[in-house]
Amino acid sequence: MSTWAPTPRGQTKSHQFRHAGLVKVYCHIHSHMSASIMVFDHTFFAIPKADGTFAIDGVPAGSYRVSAWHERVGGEQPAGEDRSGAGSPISSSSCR
Ligand SMILES: [Cu+2]
Repeated sequence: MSTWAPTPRGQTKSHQFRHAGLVKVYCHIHSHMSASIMVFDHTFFAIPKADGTFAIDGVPAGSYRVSAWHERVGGEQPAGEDRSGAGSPISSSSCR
């Protein structure tokens, strides 16, 4: 667990995470302020659009297990498997 000093309004702060995984961010003043940061050690991830669809481009040929995570639902749930050719996008229209 780390504690960071508040950043003055209008300024930003950057931080590079060293390990893949979920990082929960909380405000120790306001209980309703929180965020979730998912850190990956690869580039094959997507954030779904408002309609629940997503695409992951440039996935090398092979067999993969696709997982989904939501800050309110949590967990990893297999959402599909790609058995298509090289560079084929993985996408879903049933991520709701
Ligand atoms: Cu706050």
